[in-house]
Amino acid sequence: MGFDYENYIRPGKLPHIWCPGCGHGIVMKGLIRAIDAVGLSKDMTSIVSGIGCASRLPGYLDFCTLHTTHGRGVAFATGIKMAKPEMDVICVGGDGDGVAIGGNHFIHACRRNIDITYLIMNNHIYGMTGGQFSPTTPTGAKASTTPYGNPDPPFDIAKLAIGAGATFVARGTAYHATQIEKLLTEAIRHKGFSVVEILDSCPTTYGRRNKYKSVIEMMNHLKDSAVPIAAAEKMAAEQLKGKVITGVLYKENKPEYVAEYRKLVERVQAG
Ligand SMILES: Cc1ncc(C[n+]2csc(CCOP(=O)(O)OP(=O)(O)O)c2C)c(N)n1
Ligand code: SF4
Repeated sequence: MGFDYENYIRPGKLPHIWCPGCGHGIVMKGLIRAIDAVGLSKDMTSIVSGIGCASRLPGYLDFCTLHTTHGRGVAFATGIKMAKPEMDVICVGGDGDGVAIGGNHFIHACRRNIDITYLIMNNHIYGMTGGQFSPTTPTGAKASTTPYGNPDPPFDIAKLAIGAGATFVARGTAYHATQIEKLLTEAIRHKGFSVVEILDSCPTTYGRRNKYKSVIEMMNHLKDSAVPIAAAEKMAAEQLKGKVITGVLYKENKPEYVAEYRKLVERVQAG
C-alpha cells in the first residue's frame, strides 16, 4: 500500500489554493513524510506560519496549526515553544515572509538556538501578491516591481542562517522530492534552531516573467543547478558559479534556548 497522506490532511480544507506547477505541494508532501518518519503526534506538534502562498500549508494539515501575520510565524512559534517546550514546533513560510518582513525575527531565532524547525520555501518572489521582488530574487530577474530586471543582489538564506547562529542548516529543491523528507527528518530530530531552505517554483508570477516556457523547464533548472555538498567540496569556485549547494550544510550541538532559560529561572527562584 502507498503512503497514507490523507491521515495527515484535513479533508474539509481541500481543494488547496496552489496553482498547477507550484512547488509548495511537493514540499508539503516531504514535510508530511518527515513528520511520519520521526513519529510526531498530532496533538503535540504545532505547525505555524506567517502569510503567503507557502504559509497556507499548515491549514491543510491535521496538527495544532496557527496561521499568523506576515513575517511573524517565527515569533509566534517562539512563544509556543517557550510556553510548551514539550511540543514539537515547526514553522513554515516563503522567502518574502521569512527574510523580508520577518528577517529580524529570523536572525534572532537563529541566534537564540531555540528548538524550532523552520522550513522556508524559497521561490524567489512574493507569489501571493502578484510577483513583487523579494530579498532572494536573483540579480537581473524580472518581477512586477523590477520590470527592467532586479538591481539588488539576493540573500543566501542558508549562509544568513549559519552566520546568525542556527545550529542545523540544510538546503534542497522542490525537484529533489525524496531529499526534502530526509533533510526535514534530520532537522526535526536536531535539538536547536534548524533551518531547511527548499528552492521552489512559482510558475505563475516568477516563471512566466522570466522566460521559463513551462513548469518542467523550471523544475529542470532546479535539477541542473543543484550540486550535493559532497560533490561541491571537490569542485573549484569557478565550476560552482550559478550552482546551489544542497544537503546538510551545517550542523553543531549547542545549548538549546528554552532549556537554558529554564535553568536561569530555577537559579533565580532558588535565590
Ligand atoms: C503586514 C503585511 N504586509 C504585506 C502583506 C501582503 N502580503 C501577503 S503575502 C505577501 C508575500 C508572500 O510572499 P512569500 O512569503 O515569498 O510567499 P509566497 O506567496 O511566494 O509563497 C505579502 C507581501 C500582508 N499580508 N501583511
Ligand atoms: S502564485 Fe506562485 S507561489 Fe502562489 S500558489 Fe501560484 S505558483 Fe504557488
